[in-house]
Amino acid sequence: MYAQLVKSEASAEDPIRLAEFQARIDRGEKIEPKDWMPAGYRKTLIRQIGQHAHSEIVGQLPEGNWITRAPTLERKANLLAKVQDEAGHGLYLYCAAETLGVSRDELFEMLHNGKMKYSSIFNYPTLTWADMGAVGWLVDGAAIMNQVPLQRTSYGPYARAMVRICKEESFHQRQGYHLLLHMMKGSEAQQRMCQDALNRMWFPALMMFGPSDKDSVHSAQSMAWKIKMNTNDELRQKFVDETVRQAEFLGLQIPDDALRWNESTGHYDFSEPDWDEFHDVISGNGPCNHERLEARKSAWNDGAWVREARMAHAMKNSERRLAAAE
Ligand code: FAQ
Repeated sequence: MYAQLVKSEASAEDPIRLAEFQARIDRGEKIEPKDWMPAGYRKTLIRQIGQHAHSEIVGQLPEGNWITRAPTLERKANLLAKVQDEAGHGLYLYCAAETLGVSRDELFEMLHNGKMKYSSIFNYPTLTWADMGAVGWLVDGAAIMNQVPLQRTSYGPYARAMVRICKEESFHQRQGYHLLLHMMKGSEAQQRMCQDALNRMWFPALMMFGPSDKDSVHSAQSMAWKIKMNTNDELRQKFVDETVRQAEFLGLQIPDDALRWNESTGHYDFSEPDWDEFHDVISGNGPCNHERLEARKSAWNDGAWVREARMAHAMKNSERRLAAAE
């Protein structure tokens, strides 16, 4: 369905229409679902919003794994609420993607057959309770850094979904930070656990912002269309600048010998992540890619009866309404 839509738009693209569209973007107007848009704009949005939605849903898995092992009732309730929020974010984003003419079934199919990606970070394991703190602090922290500017993105439904998502993500980031703060006041073993979580998650968190600008395939066009508001490196730098001070307050050491404040730039210098590892992870060969995708596929297959039952129920209701109207 969506492939046909993109094809018919591509054939209807004349330079005047494209220029008018770009002028709307440049004036800061929001593009809405029924407006004309270039095929490439639609395709890029479907890719980015779809990938973002998948990340929220797959992102439930590493934390969901810890709900039954949370150390206190309060921590369990917080984690449960957070994981539910991520499901909600996925749903807002799937709805936003659907306004572009792609169905939810098509999006899931592309996730399951590997045609669509989800964030690299969720292909790493969560090994200890401190990882729950590090995920909130670093992963949600990186997600917010990327998503706050997306509240001003040019596509209306995406921008509006981001407003709500950002509010919840900031609660997530704080609960993670609070968890680590609490553990850092505990025993030496707990402090070591926090440092170990940071050691394992630091570079994967930096990778969340995508490849360096010189290797980013989509940034230039996405920024011209205001689908992206900042480059990958700009956001990564902002994240490092803010996070270093938070680590210091926790009493944790960022695992990077090259990390130092640079007076002349007014930013921290830091080491690049291992880009070979990043490419391995996004091409399906990270530590947990197989496990994550299998979990999503089984959830889809195991949920088939629910989808069928809901469809049957909806059909029955609409038949009843039709009969009553007659
Ligand atoms: N992982 O040309 P660029 C969250 C791919 S939400 C996997 O720079 P672009 C909430 C990219 O797709 C986290 N793939 O790409 C949460 C492209 O491949 P393609 C998700 C990546 O799109 C917290 C290729 O590399 N957030 O965590 C990654 O302009 C806790 C070239 O890259 C969003 O999705 C990556 N990290 O920039 C949930 C935000 N980076 O598609 C649970 C919206 C790049 O051509 C628990 N997305 N690639 O085959 C964006 O802002 C952008 O899509 C970027 C990538 C910045 C991620």
